[in-house]
Amino acid sequence: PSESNDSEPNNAQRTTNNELAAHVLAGLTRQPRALSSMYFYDAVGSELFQQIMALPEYYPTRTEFGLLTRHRAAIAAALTSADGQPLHLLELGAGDGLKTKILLRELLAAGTDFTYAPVDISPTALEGLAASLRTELPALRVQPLVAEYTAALAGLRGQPGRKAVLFLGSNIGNFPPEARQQFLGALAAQLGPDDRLLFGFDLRKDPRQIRAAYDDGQGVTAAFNLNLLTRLNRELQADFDLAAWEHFADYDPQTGAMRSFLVSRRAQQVHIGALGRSFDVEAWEAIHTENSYKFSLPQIEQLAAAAGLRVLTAFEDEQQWFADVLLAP
Ligand code: AVJ
Repeated sequence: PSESNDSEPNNAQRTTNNELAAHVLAGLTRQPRALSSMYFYDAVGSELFQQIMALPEYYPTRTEFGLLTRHRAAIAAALTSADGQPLHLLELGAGDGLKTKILLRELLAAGTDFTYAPVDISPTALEGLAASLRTELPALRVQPLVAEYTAALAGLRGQPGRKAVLFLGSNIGNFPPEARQQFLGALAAQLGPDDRLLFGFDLRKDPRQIRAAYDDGQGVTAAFNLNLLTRLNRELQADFDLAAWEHFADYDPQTGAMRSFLVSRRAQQVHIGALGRSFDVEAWEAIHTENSYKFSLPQIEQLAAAAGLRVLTAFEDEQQWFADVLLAP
């Protein structure tokens, strides 16, 4: 080993890389192979996701932005308690917070006593959000946290006052069905009777429209998916040949499963330095890298009921492409 220098990872980085290494070992050893979309969001991945949100084909972000603008007064009122208890507003996967700012402004204008606690796995996205809030909404109390969802939920029960949890952008679509139900159940278990959830769900629609949103003409989504391999090359000393892999995305209109893959264009061997081992990959073998499930309102009712929650209101855009659903214990 050489002397320590600036390009060497610090301890925090090393811990993260151990988790990433363990995940990659498990994901590439199992059949069919799979890696979690959680690892898309390094600095480059977060920047590519910003570009995705602005793509003409990627309708979810601007649709949800429109519906939040349309229903902001009703949503802010529903999140605020009548007795004026302070509100702890936790947001899972806050990202750039662009949509959330609509609600934050509304709550501030109504004189609501609240703290905004954005959680995100991407430090760069969260730092950007915190900085923009300091200048745009200086009166806002902000408690940012870089963490995975489960770690953020652990601290929820001890919070005094009323709690509301935002989970926007159809981030819930990343969970496969069983994990989705389990996540909602675990979250519901942390809530008191006055607490609320606001969950974004991308709704079922023309399958071609959905598929196009995950396979855009400019190839930004392809670059976003492939960046996962670039990250593994850098952080785990892997040697993925980016030219030998391609992005493939497909939608199943029966299950609502929108799934993304990295497909190997040829038989190849990939070496991962951090694991000290190689993996043989067959021609046209695929690694599943993301779920972006789409939902129907009856399905959402069922999901909520099975977690012991009630749907109070489903706020939708005019075209009924997306819903922000208000849930209560
Ligand atoms: C941030 C998880 C909501 O699944 O639609 C966008 C991520 N992936 N294009 C989604 C994503 C490919 C996005 N979420």
